Amino acid sequence: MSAAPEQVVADEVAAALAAGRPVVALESTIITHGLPRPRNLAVARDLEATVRSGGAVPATIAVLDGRVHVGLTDAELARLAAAEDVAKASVRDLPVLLARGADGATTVAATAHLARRAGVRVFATGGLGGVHRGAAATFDESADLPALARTPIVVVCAGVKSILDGAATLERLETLGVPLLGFRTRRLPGFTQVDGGQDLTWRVEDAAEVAAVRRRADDLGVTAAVVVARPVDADAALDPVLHDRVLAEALAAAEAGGVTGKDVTPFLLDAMQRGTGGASLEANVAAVTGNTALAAEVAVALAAG
Ligand code: PSU
Ligand code: MN
Repeated sequence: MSAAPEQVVADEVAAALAAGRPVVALESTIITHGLPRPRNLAVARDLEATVRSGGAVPATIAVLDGRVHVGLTDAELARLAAAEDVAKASVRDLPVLLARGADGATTVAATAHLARRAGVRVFATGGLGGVHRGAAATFDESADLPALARTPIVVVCAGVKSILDGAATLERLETLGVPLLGFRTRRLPGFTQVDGGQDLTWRVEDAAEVAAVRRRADDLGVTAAVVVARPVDADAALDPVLHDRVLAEALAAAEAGGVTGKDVTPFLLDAMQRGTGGASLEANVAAVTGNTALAAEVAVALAAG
């Protein structure tokens, strides 16, 4: 184990990074705030296995006892998955958690930041955070967006979470200068939805093309993330009519309940899961799994130089 005072890098991850072999970072908020127990642990393990079968080393990232962990042991993964009250940690929460010796499950923003800091160049997640519906009044925009703007990594996602305002999020990604590539599509995917409703400027066909874009971004000093939006497979997507009905109910419940801040996204995703009888959960898992397989391909292509 390679250890700095504030960070523990798993042996396997440290060895791969030192040798320039492919590594894929995975987030931990999905484990603690996205998926129900005990499914969360099974999915976390499956995602790591997916990275391995793609020829890369998985590095699930979390804060445990006030230290950043880049790559978790199975016991650490199980501890996180079983925990009841782990903090959802975006970048701004990290210093507090470290100062207090606390645990934290990292969001897209925090995972990207910590992955890049450790030298990991590729990160797989489900749907990006972004601009919430009604943000013109609430100012609720995910810290994922500014983090993507300043973190030179590749993020493979299924587009923007469908609970959000996809059009507004697309505008913000443009303003923030974040390269955004549709993976074999010219439409912005909506997480559990194949088509979130907006057109994309750029379409790529394979992992090699993504790696080439990242390399050219580095050459040019473009320090934003390269975001790859891969649509969930059509046969695994959530039925759009069911999606729209349940989302309307979930948004109304959030409003009625006065849900704000970092609780909004977990609240809405949980309401979607319950309201769809678990169908949105299956679509979520399918999306993350497909993204993780693609991220391994991208990491392999980047490591090939
Ligand atoms: N996936 C889930 N549940 C979540 C998230 C993902 O199933 O809560 C997290 C991601 O980590 C993402 C975060 O970065 O939600 C965005 O939250 P916010 O809108 O508060 O920025
Ligand atoms: Mn928010």
